[in-house]
Amino acid sequence: MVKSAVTIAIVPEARKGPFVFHEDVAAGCAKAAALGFDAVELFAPSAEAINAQPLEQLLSDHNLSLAAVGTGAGMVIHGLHLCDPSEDRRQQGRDFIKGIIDAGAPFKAPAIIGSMQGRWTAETDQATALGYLRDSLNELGAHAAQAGAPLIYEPLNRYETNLATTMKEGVELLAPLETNNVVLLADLFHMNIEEACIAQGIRDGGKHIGHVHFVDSNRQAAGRGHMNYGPIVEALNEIGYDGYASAEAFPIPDSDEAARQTIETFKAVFG
Ligand code: LER
Ligand code: MN
Repeated sequence: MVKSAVTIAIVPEARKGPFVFHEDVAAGCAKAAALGFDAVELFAPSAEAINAQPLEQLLSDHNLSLAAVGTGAGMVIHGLHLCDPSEDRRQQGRDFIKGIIDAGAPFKAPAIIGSMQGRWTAETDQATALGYLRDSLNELGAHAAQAGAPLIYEPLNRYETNLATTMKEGVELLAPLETNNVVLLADLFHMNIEEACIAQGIRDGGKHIGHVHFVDSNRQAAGRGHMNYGPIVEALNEIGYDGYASAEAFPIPDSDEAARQTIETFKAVFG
């Protein structure tokens, strides 16, 4: 059965980002629980910032799980990414992600590599960049396995990466890896831009899909755009998906209404 989750961001630089709750993890957990969400997904500035939260207490008080932890702050705050031409900077990027993997692992929460993947450029050509990314996914996938969680790789739309923008390209990226501990994130917002058919994209990802960002066409809460969820849910059922549908959406018109609308749509389409 697909489980519901909602994002909480505590990264000041991402105050205007596509996260439902902002700034206050305790308040976000309380609201998520009151609405009946199964889990929260956390976007934090660093591993230390995750460790500093009384997460064990909050999750247990509210009977919530931690669905995943984002790593994008490495890019947003420090400009780090896994295709940097500098080996030293790539290493700093991997170290940042390892910290987040370790901070999420006690809660069985996998880390997400989204914007930290970077892109290929004139300086670092496509083959070289894909090689860098695969090297990192191998190393970080093995690290996550030791920590006891999978690692999530997220194809992004063309304005955010040029490495893998569809589920099919995501599967091709993973195919030669030595680790089998890396899964794909199907973010419906990115898929709405890049896939010819979102449901087919879900089938293309198939058994590799390990996480879903549940959002509408305009990156607002599910139910506030023109996404047709019927065929998407059908495809998720077909591939046997039983992970999280996690709301990564703008807090429009505000956090509370975005969360409420999300859970209403979640129940309507998955219930
Ligand atoms: C970025 O657009 C995104 O979708 C996030 O989940 C990854 O950092
Ligand atoms: Mn996403």
